[in-house]
This record gives sequence, C-alpha cells and structure tokens, in this order.
Amino acid sequence: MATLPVQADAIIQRYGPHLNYAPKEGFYGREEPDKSVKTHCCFCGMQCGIKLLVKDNKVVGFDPWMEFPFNEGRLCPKGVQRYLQNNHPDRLLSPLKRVAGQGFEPVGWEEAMDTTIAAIRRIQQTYGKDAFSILSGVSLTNEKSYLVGKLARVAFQTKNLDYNGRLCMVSAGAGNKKAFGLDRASNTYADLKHAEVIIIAGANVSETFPTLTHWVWQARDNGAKLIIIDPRVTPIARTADLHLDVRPGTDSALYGAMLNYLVQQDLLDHDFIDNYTMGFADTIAAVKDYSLEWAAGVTGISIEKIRQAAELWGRAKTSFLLHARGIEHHTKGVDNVLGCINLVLATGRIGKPYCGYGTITGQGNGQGGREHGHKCDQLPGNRDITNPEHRQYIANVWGIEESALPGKGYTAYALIEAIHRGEVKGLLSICFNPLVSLPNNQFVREALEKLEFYVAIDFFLNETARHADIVLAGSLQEEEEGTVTTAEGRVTRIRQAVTPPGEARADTEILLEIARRLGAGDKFNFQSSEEIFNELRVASKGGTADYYGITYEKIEKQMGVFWPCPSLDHPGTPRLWEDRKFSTPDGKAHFNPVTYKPPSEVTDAEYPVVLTTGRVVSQYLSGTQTRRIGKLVDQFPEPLLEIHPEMAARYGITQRQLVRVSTRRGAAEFHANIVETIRKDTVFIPYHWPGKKSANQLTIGTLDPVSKIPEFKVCACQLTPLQEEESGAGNPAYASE
Ligand SMILES: Nc1nc2c(c(=O)[nH]1)N[C@H]1C(S)=C(S)[C@@H](COP(=O)(O)OP(=O)(O)OC[C@H]3O[C@@H](n4cnc5c(=O)[nH]c(N)nc54)[C@H](O)[C@@H]3O)O[C@H]1N2
Ligand SMILES: Nc1nc2c(c(=O)[nH]1)N[C@H]1C(S)=C(S)[C@@H](COP(=O)(O)OP(=O)(O)OC[C@H]3O[C@@H](n4cnc5c(=O)[nH]c(N)nc54)[C@H](O)[C@@H]3O)O[C@H]1N2
Ligand code: SF4
Ligand SMILES: [Mo]
Repeated sequence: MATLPVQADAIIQRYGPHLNYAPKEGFYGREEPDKSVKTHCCFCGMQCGIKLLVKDNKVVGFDPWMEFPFNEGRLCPKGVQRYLQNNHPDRLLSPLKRVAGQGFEPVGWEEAMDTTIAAIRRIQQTYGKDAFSILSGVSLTNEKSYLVGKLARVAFQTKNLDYNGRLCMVSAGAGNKKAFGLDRASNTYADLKHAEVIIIAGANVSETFPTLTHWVWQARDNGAKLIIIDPRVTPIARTADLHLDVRPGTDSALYGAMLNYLVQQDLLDHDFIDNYTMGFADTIAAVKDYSLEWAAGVTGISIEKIRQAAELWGRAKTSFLLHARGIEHHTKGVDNVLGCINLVLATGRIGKPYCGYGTITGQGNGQGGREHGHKCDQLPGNRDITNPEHRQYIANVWGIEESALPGKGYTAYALIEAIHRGEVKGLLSICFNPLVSLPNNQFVREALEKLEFYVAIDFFLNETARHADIVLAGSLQEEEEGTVTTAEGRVTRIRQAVTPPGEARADTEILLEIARRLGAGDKFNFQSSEEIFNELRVASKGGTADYYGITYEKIEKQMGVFWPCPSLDHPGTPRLWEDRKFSTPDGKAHFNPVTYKPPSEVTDAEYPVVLTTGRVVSQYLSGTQTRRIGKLVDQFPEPLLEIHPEMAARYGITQRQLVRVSTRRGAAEFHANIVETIRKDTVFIPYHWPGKKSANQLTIGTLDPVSKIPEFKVCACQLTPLQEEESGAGNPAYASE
C-alpha cells in the first residue's frame, strides 16, 4: 500500500468507501476506477451483492449493487469495510517457514512445496495415510470446497478431513436431514414479507445478518407478529411483539411445551399431518407432560409469554421460523432444531408461499461448503461416504476404484483429540483458525504443538498458523473466480477482481500443485474454476444437493440459481416441497420425538453463573480479517463481559471494571459491560479475540452426540471482580503476550 499523507489517512477513515485510489496521491483522488466488478461480500451467509472498484490491480472501494435481489444494495458495517483487507500491510506475500526459536522467514515456493510434500510423504509412509489430516473452511467457494474434498480423498487418500462448519451448521444439517431429507432453507427470504408470524430463535440477526432485517421489517410493515427467543434482548428483540428470554441450554423444553399446547388446543393441521408426515404420535407422546408451568420453570420464561407464543404460532395462517447458532451450539443442538421443526410440521406451514423454515447459515459459503464433500462423512451432492452406491458414483466420477475411497474420518474436535493422543501426526489447514474458534483452546494449543508437521494456507498469519512449520500465502475471495451458495440456497457468482499480490498464489493453484506433487495430477487436470464447477455439477447429480443444471452462464443470467436444479432446462427451486413430496426416502416429512435434557455443564455452588458466547456486529469469526480493519476495531476494540445490573451489584462489579471469569477449563479477564438486556443469571462474551482475550479459554469441549458440534452456548462460570493491578491471572500459556 502506498504511504499516505496523514491527512489522507484521516479522510480514508472517514470516507473510504467513496474514494478511489490514485498511485501518487494515495486514496483521496477522485479518479475513475479501472473497473467495477459485480461480486459478493466475503463475510456472512447473506452473501450480499457488492460492486468492487479496482484501480491498478487493487481493490480501492465499492459501490452498492442495487439490482442484486437479496440485499438491493444494502450492506452492513463489515460489508462496507471489507474492501480494506485487499491492500492490507499484513497480507502474506510469500510462503513462510518457521525457524526454531526465530519465528518465520519468507521462502520461495519451491522450498515451501518441497518441504511440505516431503513431510506429507514421510508421515504417511511411517504412520499410515490417515495420520495426515486436513481442516478446511467454508469461506471457501464451492469450487475450492469441492477441490479440498477431492484432494483429501484422492491425493492424500486420508479419511481425516473435516471443516469449520462443524462448529457452525452441523446441528441444523443433521436435523434437516432427519426431518426433510434435505439440508437447505425451505424458502427464499422474500417469503418473509407476507408471513403472519415470524419466530427467530437464537439468532442475533441485526448484528449477525444485518441485511436480513430488511425482510423482517417488511413483514412487520405488513402486520406480522415477531417472536424472538434469546437470553438477551438483542437489537431486533427490542422491537419484537414477544421476547422469550430463555435460559441458555433449555430451548427444547420450550418447543416441547409449545407443541403440547398446540395439541391440547387442537391448533394442528390434521390433513398435513395425516397425509404428508411420519412420527407424529410418538413425538407428541414424548411431550405430553410438558405443561406451560413446567416449561416456565425450566426455561425461566413466564408462563404467559410461552402461552402467547404458542397461541400466535398456532393460530397463524402463514409463518416463518428461523434459527441460528443460539439453539444449535449445544450438546442438544440437533434436539433443539428438531423441536423447532416439529412446531412447523404440526401446523403444516411449509412448502407453501409465505410459509418457511430454515437455519440461517453462518459463513459466506456455509451452505454450499457443507454440500460438496468437505465433511468427514460426506461426498459431493451431500452424499453419504458410508453408502456403497454413493461411494461407487463418486468413485466413477473421480476415475478411481471404490475401494480406494477412504471411509468416514474424525470430526473437527475429535481430530484435535486424535492429534493430542498422537494418533494423527500431520495437518494441512486452509481457511480455519481453530486455536481461536474451537472450545477449550488450551487443549487445542497442546495438540498443535504435538504435530510433527503442520502447513497452513491463508492470506493472513492467523493465530493457529503461528504454530505451522510452513505457511502458504493464499488468496482472498476476490482473487479467484467461483461460486458460493447463500443462506437462501441461491448459487451465485464470485468474480475475480484482482490477482494475488507479490508471490501470493490463488488457493486453487496451491491445492492443484499439492495434488500434482503427490502424484495425482491426472485426476486434477483443471484449467479454470469453471472446469472444477463443471465436475462438481456431475458429482452432485442425483444427490440431494443437485447442482447439475446450474452453469456459470445460467447464474449470470438469473442472478443466482436455487438448488436443487437437476437439469439444464430446470430453472432452479426457490421454494422447496411445493408438491408435498419431501426429500426423505419415503417422501414424508418426519416428526422426531424430543425430550428435554439439561446442558452438559450446569451451574453449581462453585460455578454459579451461566456463560454464553457469540458475536458483535463489527467483528467476524476468529477476527483474523476484521481485527485488522481500523474502523471495525474502533467500534469494538476488546471483548466485554455483558452482565445484568442486578448480578453486577451482587458481585460489587461497576461499569468497565475488570472481571475474572473462571471455568473448569481456565480463566480470563474482561471489562464489564453492565446492561439490562441480558438475563440476570447469564453473562455473555463475544469470541472474536485470541490469546488472553479469547472466550474459548473458558468454553467446554463437549459435543452433540449426533452433529458433534461443541457446546459454545452454555457452560458454568464464576466471576471475580478485580482491580487493574490485580490483572494477570489469565491462562499461564499466554503469560508472555
Ligand atoms: N457480525 C458478525 N456477523 C456474523 C458472524 C460474525 O462473526 N460476526 N459470523 C457468521 C457466522 S459463521 C455465524 S454462525 C452467524 C451466527 O449468528 P448468530 O447465531 O445470530 O450469532 P451468535 O452471537 O453466535 O448467537 C446468537 C444468539 O444466541 C443467543 N443464545 C445464547 N444461548 C442461547 C440459547 O440457549 N438459546 C437461544 N434461543 N439463544 C441463545 C445469544 O444471546 C445470541 O444473541 O453469524 C454470521 N454473521
Ligand atoms: N466461543 C465460541 N466459539 C465459536 C463460536 C461461538 O459462537 N462461540 N462460533 C463458531 C462458529 S459458528 C464458527 S463458523 C467458527 C469460525 O471459526 P474459524 O473458521 O476458525 O474462523 P475464521 O475467522 O473464519 O478463520 C478462517 C481463517 O480463514 C481465512 N480465510 C478466509 N477466507 C479465506 C479464503 O478464501 N482462502 C483462504 N486460504 N483463507 C481464507 C481467514 O483469514 C482466517 O484466518 O467459530 C466457532 N467458534
Ligand atoms: S450482511 Fe453479511 S454478507 Fe451482507 S454485507 Fe454484512 S457481512 Fe457482508
Ligand atoms: Mo458459524
């Protein structure tokens, strides 16, 4: 980046988005950009359309893309700053090698690749193929996700591949598959507009999916009733008709009692239940004793509010139920999801206009990335790696023997445990920062130190990559062509705006080079992202996530195509199951019995406070991208401990006082943010920071038995107010920071 006059720096801080880049004067010139590229924001699952402005092969600003149908030009605080990472001074410009005791030094690609390939070979020859593992992420496009899956199975021939969606959408995915046989939101968000009742459970949409609120407001303008289920009065809850302040970890009791109420009041769609579903009798039997009184006791929500919610839901003609990580990040995450789905099915409001259900996918390609073979148990098209027919189909597409296709590997956290035990010795990570994002990160750190070889592919040196032996300088989203699939199930085009700077390389190029050097070049003979996509189309054909009929051209023409799209003449499927044929083997939607079970760690005399974790509007995930963007940092420079005034008074905690939060895993210190918008028994910490400020020093590594998602949303803690001079009792591992 050019050195800027001080004044220009200030101007950029203020007006950045509207300025162009001029090589001599810095950014404040008003010159025309060389080009404007229609693409999408690199952050959350909304995948808002944006036009990136390019000057001299650098992204220097943006314009709204008004015509893109989902966000119609709207962007959130992260979206308007996203372009600033392109020229960031921390950008990795060449591969790095870790030199014992001295940190990293830049090396050439030959050396970096030679070292990497030699280590992979040595580890696999010594300990077996599965001893080398891959962790990946779904900020990657569909093409890269597909490529990583194929790389693991065909070039590495390891079963041990998993991805960061394991921390994100797997509870919803498992629930959706059980109930519907297919894992996608049922309708586009345009259907929110005329829904009479909207339930948003465990999703802080104004901060985490800000552009989605536009559709919710339109529904409100049309008279919709809005019900928010969250232990905190989130910004959207402040304008809701009903806010159910659920105690973390108890959602399934609420949904069970609501279902029982619907049965008792006969607020059911009998025709739908009788003709298009399975499992109703067992499901209602499981909740027959769940009275409103009982649920109020478990959840901490008043009886009256639960009754009102059930009445509103039960009597509506149209509705939409959305949820996100607040109900999914639990050891009962799948149960919570099924509890929500049971409410949708009981009222038959699915597969119809303005009647929708869906999880709101988190990362940019949270939807597409979970469909095409990124998961330890999955093959492209959302196929099952343990199903012989699915295996044979993919083996044919890839031109290998079915027997050469590895089986099911470890899920992300279990993989870290396997590394910790010494069973897995090597790791390649791309687009994942597990040291910050996995629970109980002291354990993760120990595991990383046990690896015999670790190679990371990223454009910034994230905290996990600091433990790598080799770091390969990869590419930003805007540096390659590709596709992503939005939270609505809309496959859209990512356009290349610039080429990677310095010696950095496109992720795809790096992955293909690794495949070639491992001797699998003939199976990875791709000349472009479009060629990879075309193979993905064939690999997904006939699977539940069928992309066969989607082409780059069609996406362009239709401004996105909704999967499933099984043939070239098919327009795509914005609304699922309108024919009442669900995607399960028997064609029915399935109710699933859910009984309430408490979280894995409940409060007691020693750890009396409920701790929950999540997000703030200006920071993104492990923060490697957003903690580097000045304005976003200004908005939230450090994580604060949200605490109710009554609890604060009980502990003698004053506003912004330092508080030590301790759990059975570790301790960390945060300044208090005393707010009335949180339950009196619960504290909240955002998790976007590393080291001493990492919330994941405290969280618990217990997993949902089905989805294997960690219980980020609830554990037990104790609070100790501190004076600033008493600081320093954080995790000893970070003492040097
Ligand atoms: N600004 C910003 N936006 C993001 C992201 C980001 O990092 N920053 N990340 C993206 C990604 S990957 C994801 S997954 C999404 C996540 O989006 P969200 O799920 O909306 O975000 P979270 O803050 O993790 O959790 C949502 C809410 O769950 C509530 N909650 C906690 N425990 C419970 C519980 O037991 N029950 C219920 N009902 N609610 C509970 C919290 O109070 C919180 O308000 O956001 C995406 N968008
Ligand atoms: N306590 C607590 N922990 C949580 C959560 C919580 O609510 N509470 N939420 C969980 C959730 S929902 C999620 S999704 C995870 C996310 O956790 P992570 O996936 O670990 O977080 P990211 O910040 O996305 O890390 C991704 C890395 O990928 C890099 N990257 C981004 N795009 C690209 C690309 O195109 N190419 C390459 N090569 N690299 C790229 C970024 O620079 C970054 O270093 O965190 C989880 N952890
Ligand atoms: S809502 Fe999500 S996709 Fe849209 S601008 Fe914000 S971070 Fe980007
Ligand atoms: Mo996520």
